[in-house]
Amino acid sequence: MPGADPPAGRNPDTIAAIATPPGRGAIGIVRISGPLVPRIAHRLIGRLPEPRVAAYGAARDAEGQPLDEGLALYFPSPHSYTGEDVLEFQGHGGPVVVQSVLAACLDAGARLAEPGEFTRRAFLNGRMDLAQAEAVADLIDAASREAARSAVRSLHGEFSAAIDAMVAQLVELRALTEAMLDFPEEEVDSLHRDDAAVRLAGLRSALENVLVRSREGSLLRSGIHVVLAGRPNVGKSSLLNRLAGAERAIVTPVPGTTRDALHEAIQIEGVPLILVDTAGLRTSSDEVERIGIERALKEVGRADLVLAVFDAASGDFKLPAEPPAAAARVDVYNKIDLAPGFSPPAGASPAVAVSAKTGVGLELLRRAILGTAGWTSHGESVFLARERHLRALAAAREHLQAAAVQSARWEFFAEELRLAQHALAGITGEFTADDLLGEIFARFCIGK
Ligand SMILES: Nc1nc2c(ncn2[C@@H]2O[C@H](COP(=O)(O)OP(=O)(O)OP(=O)(O)O)[C@@H](O)[C@H]2O)c(=O)[nH]1
Ligand SMILES: [Mg+2]
Repeated sequence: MPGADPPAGRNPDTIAAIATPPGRGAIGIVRISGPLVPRIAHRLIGRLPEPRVAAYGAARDAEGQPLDEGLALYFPSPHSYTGEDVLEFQGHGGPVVVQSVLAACLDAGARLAEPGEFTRRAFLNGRMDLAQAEAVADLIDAASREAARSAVRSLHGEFSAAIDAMVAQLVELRALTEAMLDFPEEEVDSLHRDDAAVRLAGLRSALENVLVRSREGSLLRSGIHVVLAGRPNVGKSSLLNRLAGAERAIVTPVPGTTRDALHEAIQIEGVPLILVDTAGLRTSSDEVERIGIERALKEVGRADLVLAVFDAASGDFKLPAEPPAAAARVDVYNKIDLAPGFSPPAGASPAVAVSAKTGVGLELLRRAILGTAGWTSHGESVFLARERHLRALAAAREHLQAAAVQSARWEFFAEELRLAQHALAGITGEFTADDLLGEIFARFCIGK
């Protein structure tokens, strides 16, 4: 929990790392955290700067030779990113000069930080919970504006607050249940029984809400894999170009133009998509085209969403190869500029009529893509959930469902509640095994 007392003596050593990206830049930052910070500050810049006030000066090596000039910032424990004493030196961003400042810190007693170690310490010292720590990495990795916004909200604690609220309700319900366990079954009055049932129902609907918002948010993390598939010449490449807003794929009147699968990263309303153009599906004797068609079928097989493209004017509305049942699908009837008065035949999948040539229907298509892929967000913010979070939420849901069935047997009811709480608390890191922590933080960059 943020604000909790840092456990004393947990991280006795002092870590240092370059916090700016490798290569040349205007500014290079070396960051140090741990008990040796005051000593290293004296060695490096000759003094310990006043807390949180930028101090200008030279950084020197062990022999007193100047290495660089810049600003030093000192954040005394516990009011720092890690909760420990932290020093940042902001110097010139050349790889050699930043390395030499880092080397001076190591000479003075620090050791090189591992990836994510600063944030790991922030977590261990109670400066942030696990979901917030993960949001730090997600913010850095965010591939779209929408994803970045969502990560900032999680960093702020919005996701954690939703989890904590459910945990608090669970704790209350468990306390109520434990009290009932002390009585023989027949003496538990119906008032208590009803109260427990109402509370459980409330919890389950809160969990549903969080789960929906988390599933949606997870689309922001990974990007939706959208594959354009159909017969040759129906306008797949033209549609890709339209959606990408640029002439990415070659378009010609010759059927069989596209051979290789073409991947294009685009965004719709800030949601990242990987759009894949593929070779038109037909039987071909051309070896290159045949390989292209094989690739197209592979792409269709791993799509989150298949856009089945047809030529509206042709009347041939069957996809030569069926996409896997797991993939979502939108039927796209293209070239409606050539088929006046066309309306899509009724079918199982959502359908849109468009013209890649004139742009008619493109907005509807964009909306159909997001809607069918599971993006329904209307105002309510989504949670940039990780697979780990989704699994925990799903586990909690199962236990709550089991609890609902067990409402006549309090011991089982209580046990399911305990398991649900355990699953939820794992998200914010209350019960998280060390090896899982290692896995989470190892994916961070060094210096974060
Ligand atoms: N009139 C009209 N022509 C279109 C439209 N969309 C595409 N075309 C034309 O149809 C032809 C084929 O377009 P492509 O985008 O290359 O079709 P494709 O499905 O990628 O074809 P392959 O790569 O051969 O499988 C080109 O001459 C396009 O200009 C449309 O909406 N209206
Ligand atoms: Mg093409």
